[in-house]
Amino acid sequence: MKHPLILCGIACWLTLAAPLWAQTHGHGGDDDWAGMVGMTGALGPYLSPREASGTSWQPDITRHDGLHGMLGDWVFMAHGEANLVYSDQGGPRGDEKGFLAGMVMASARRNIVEGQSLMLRTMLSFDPQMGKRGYPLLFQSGETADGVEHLSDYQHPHNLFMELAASYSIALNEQDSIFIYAGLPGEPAIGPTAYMHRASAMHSPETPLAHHFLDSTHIANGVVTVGYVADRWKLEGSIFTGREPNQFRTEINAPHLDSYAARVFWNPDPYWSLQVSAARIHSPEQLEPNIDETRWTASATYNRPYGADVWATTAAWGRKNLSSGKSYDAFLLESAYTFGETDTVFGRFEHVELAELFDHASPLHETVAKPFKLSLGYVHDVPLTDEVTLGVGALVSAYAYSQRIEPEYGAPPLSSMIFVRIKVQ
Ligand SMILES: [Cu+2]
Repeated sequence: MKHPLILCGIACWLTLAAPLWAQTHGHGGDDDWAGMVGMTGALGPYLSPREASGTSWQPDITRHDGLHGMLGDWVFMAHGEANLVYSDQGGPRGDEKGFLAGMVMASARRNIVEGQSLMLRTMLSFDPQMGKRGYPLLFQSGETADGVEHLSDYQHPHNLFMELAASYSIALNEQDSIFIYAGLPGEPAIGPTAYMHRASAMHSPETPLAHHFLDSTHIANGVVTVGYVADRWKLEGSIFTGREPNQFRTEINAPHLDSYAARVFWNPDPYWSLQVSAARIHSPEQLEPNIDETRWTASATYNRPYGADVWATTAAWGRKNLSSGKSYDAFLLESAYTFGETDTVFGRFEHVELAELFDHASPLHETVAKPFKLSLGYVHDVPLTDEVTLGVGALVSAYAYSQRIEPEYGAPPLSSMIFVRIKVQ
């Protein structure tokens, strides 16, 4: 693909255009809008704000902003975001780069008969135009830029097509349902809601270091999930393609449904969402094709409104057990507080165990780095119209790690990002 930026731009705007068109050409009056706010989920007979990326759940109280429109029996929703970011990562392995990140997401839903709901959803990323290395992010590791070397201290770009999926659910009674979800690509039933959709994470332009322990399977090249919703509980299982996306970020590859995942979600009250999940991932890494991974995750998300203010927090643990016998853990605690509807403070604390940072030439090749990272940031949003906001923000990150890795990373540095973002919702 010679012009991923152009393709991405066209695809992104088409996705946003569908609900906008429906908004202006449909019969989406205030009464319809009131009906949509009280709409049940695509996967079950609960209120739709519980639903997040893939088939994941978030607390029922989570605020859902987006463009909405109706056309016949179809309900369209869309939102999008573009972030212009400058990342300055400290220390000898740090780097600097300005880049554009962002995504758009759109869905179309209708009831086929009463209690049976069909949803089509697409999610597109601007990331491929960043270049194959993505952007500098100290201690990030995972995937590859060239098919030869592990990508270290950089966050890989996400694929142009992050989700092209459909789901169908059948309500069994007023609380329970069964559903099927299929995507190429799509998100299997593992981990918490993917970070770009988590209320506690979405204000930060940084990808969590724990991404490859928790939610990195969110772009699986083929997934089928079936699930059972019993009121506040959900049990689901997936078969999916284990191999992570390769360095060609505008391609969709043929599915190999060679991996399995199972997850239990529990939303005990409107504020909490808890999950545990496990996955057997066949040959996830292109560079280490003989290694399989068993992944375990557990997470708790607490979202709470205080008048017009919103506080969102997630704690998560992820473990990779590799078929080589090695095992690595990651811990994450992140929180965001939005006050006055325009200002958000956000922070994230992480501890990760990383084995891929040092190449064969390094004397530290066998060393597992175990950095701690703390990021704190702030963003101020200015509403431009009812649907569009312009935000300006910054964050700073500090680290703590063993002296053993200082020959490569130097004394713990500071890193920073500044960003300008446009949100359409
Ligand atoms: Cu990702």
